[in-house]
Amino acid sequence: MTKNLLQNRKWWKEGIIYQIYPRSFKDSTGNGVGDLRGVIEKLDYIKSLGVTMVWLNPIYESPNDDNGYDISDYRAIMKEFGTMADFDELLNGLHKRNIKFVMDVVVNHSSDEHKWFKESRSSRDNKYRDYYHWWPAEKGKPNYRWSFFDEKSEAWKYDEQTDAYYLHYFSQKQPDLNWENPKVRQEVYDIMKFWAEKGVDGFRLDAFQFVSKDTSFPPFPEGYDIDVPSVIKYHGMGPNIHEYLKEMNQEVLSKYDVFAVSEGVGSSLQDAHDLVDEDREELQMAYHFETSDLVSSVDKCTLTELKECLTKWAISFEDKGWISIHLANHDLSRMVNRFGNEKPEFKDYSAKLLNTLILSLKGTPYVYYGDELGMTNNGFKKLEEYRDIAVINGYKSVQSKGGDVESFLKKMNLLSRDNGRTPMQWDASDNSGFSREKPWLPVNKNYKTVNVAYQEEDANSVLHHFRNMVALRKQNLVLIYGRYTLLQKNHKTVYAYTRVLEEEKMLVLLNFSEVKSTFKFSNSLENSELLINNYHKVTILKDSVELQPYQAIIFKL
Ligand code: TEU
Repeated sequence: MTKNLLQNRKWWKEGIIYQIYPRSFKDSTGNGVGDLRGVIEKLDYIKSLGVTMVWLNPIYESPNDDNGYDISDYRAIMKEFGTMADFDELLNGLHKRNIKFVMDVVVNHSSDEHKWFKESRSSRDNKYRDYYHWWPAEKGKPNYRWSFFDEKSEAWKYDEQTDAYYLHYFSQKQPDLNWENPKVRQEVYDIMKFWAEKGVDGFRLDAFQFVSKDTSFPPFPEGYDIDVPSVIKYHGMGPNIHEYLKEMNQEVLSKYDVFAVSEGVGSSLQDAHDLVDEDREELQMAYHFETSDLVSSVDKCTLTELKECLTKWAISFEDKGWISIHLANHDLSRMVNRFGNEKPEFKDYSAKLLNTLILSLKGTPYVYYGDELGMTNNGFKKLEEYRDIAVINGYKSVQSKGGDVESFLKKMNLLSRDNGRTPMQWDASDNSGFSREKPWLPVNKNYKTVNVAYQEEDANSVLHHFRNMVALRKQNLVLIYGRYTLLQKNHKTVYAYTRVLEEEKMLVLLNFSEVKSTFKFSNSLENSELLINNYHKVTILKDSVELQPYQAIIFKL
């Protein structure tokens, strides 16, 4: 008996999200920094992609220690980005084009320049004291906690003013909010309602797996190690996270036609299900890092690892819960460099192949700006070239422990977040049409040919292929809700799967290799319809298909 996969249809499952890093999308003022009016100028372009939702990284008032992820006013727009009137116009412009808007909500921490923190740090009996985590120095040094962006990777910072330590899982200017305090939670719900009333359609909850904490801060047990899985296991999914999410659902999410996605989902499939399964009444969508984390060193992952990971999540979420699909975002370098092939002869084919993958899997696809063009890493080499605090302080952290800074820089050359934050490539004019002035981060040298204007004119471009894939997904519910089945899991070079919904069946074949590959098939494909192909031809033999390097095809069977 096949389950009715269509019984739980939702607009946010059927959508395609386009993620915009506002600092890098389009500068309308000529100060080298992207802004909201820049996005407004490009609304018709966004519409032309066929995407149905836009997620903007934080646009709130911020001192920009971590590019907007350190918020000093949750109800104001960052001056560099524009005004609230610009925001309203942008939201309206999107809605007029039938595009929904997803707001980034950063509430694991605020900026240290937020009014709450200024008050909180001013005295031990200030009414905002318990908005953050403080550890009085007379109790001795608190137990170790990891910090992502601290120069010594230490999350407790001593503050002389009140002779106490405060907690910051990210930079020293990003103190963690105390979610165990009901007043803090109420503040957050009020902020979310403020934006929901304005008409936003979704919330992306930043670093949310870290919000709830055991405030006795016990020592970590033996086995704790500083690597990403360990950090998540020991700092993530604190004791009350589900209670708080149920509360948020009741207070905010259930009252509007919105969805919320959790960035980070704990350490297991079960953790992720517990956040988003329908009967939990918590969140709607899980955004896990397991696939993107497959490439977290200069040794890239194997195709087998990629298949296993995507398959594991697809199967686990077949009937319950809902996941996001992404290969890139603002915390990652470009997908072509990590999962595709940046060599000139393969770059475009592999970009098309990766877009075919993202847009034919089960889960809501998240497309990162520029990936519709196949933008690639800038390949920064020297420390001075970076702007990202994760690299600048990461370098200091390695240095302070006597580590190998050269291999750190080599790793950053492939993996740093700045690689994925270079300005959008609009045309071949100076600064790629992004800005009249020198951009805050250099434009990739390949912008003369990798740009929107150039690719609009080329019928074979990555851009046109992207639009075709988007249209195909939107026209075929089977690509959204259909059952996913991996084929020939041991095939060394081809990733093949089917998507099936009632009578509809699609076959996706992706050759992840620089050489031709043969995929054997028991049925004849002669009567199948070829829907997508990133080459002009495909060689179909009696019982097999021959695929060119990085060829990506979809058949309707
Ligand atoms: O990231 C949270 C997070 O845990 C990781 O993505 C981590 O910061 C990253 O991999 C380090 O390289 C979110 C945002 O996506 C990120 O941009 C912010 O810097 C961070 O929270 C702090 O707000």
